[in-house]
Amino acid sequence: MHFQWYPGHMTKAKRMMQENIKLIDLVIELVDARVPMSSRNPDIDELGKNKARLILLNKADLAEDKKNEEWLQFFREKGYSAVTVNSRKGGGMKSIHSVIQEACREKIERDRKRGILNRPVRAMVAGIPNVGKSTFINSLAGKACTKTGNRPGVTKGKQWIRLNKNVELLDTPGILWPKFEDQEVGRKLAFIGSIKDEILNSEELAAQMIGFMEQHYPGVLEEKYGIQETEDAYACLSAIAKSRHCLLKGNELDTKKAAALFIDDFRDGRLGKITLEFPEEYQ
Ligand SMILES: Nc1nc2c(ncn2[C@@H]2O[C@H](COP(=O)(O)OP(=O)(O)OP(=O)(O)O)[C@@H](O)[C@H]2O)c(=O)[nH]1
Ligand SMILES: [Mg+2]
Repeated sequence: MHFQWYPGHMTKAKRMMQENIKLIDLVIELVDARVPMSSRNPDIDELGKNKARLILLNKADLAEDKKNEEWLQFFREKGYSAVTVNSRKGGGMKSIHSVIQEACREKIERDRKRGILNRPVRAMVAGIPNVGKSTFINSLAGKACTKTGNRPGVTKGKQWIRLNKNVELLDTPGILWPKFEDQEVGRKLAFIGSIKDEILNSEELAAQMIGFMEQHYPGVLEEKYGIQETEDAYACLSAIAKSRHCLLKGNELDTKKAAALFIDDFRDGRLGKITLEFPEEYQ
């Protein structure tokens, strides 16, 4: 299966971000708490290298609490400010204002010494597609100022949002990178919905996810779908199709529909809180 997806709007977006970086004090990098490393775009890391930095593990509600804590520690040990948030429900938002001020302390101090008072912090909100950048901005602003959607590629251009007299945020389109060195990374980004589903093979993706679940979260599939977990992931997928009455004409099992349903169950948290990668794999 090929995961590469780098449409023209991402090339344009990257250029726009490079052009705007000189205006920026702080890069707020959103990652998906279920895949905190695989959802980091090296281009964004490069872009932010001389800026104040903040990593937000968004969608923390969908990942395991204990793993979230381990990942926070992991990033903090590497010298980043890092916080977990749930942008959909607004969890963790209250502390964000002070975290932003803290991350920009040097800049605020520098301004003060030069006699510049009350210049707002300008922060670029960046990340791969569908991690929740626009939702985060809306949640922090307390109103819907940007368009959001449960698919990658919703935001197509830049948008400045003035939060208050202290902070201005730049919403940016999600960007991937031209080539994944590691296919495993591509697969994980496909699981979380950061790659356009149209280019994916849903049954193959579901089979891989089933394999992961059986290995790391045994018993969940049995409980959720009332099926027997077996080594053959495709047999499991057929069992899910049967238990969910996914049928084609002539009562043939519709495993494609079952695959889409299963992947959606994972993406929306209906299989429980699931983390797909662990800090010890990256030490
Ligand atoms: N469960 C959960 N869902 C979230 C969270 N944050 C965002 N979402 C959902 O994730 C989906 C994508 O959100 P967007 O804000 O459009 O993502 P984006 O990063 O702006 O995406 P692009 O503009 O396409 O790059 C939406 O369905 C949101 O409701 C979160 O913290 N938890
Ligand atoms: Mg967006």
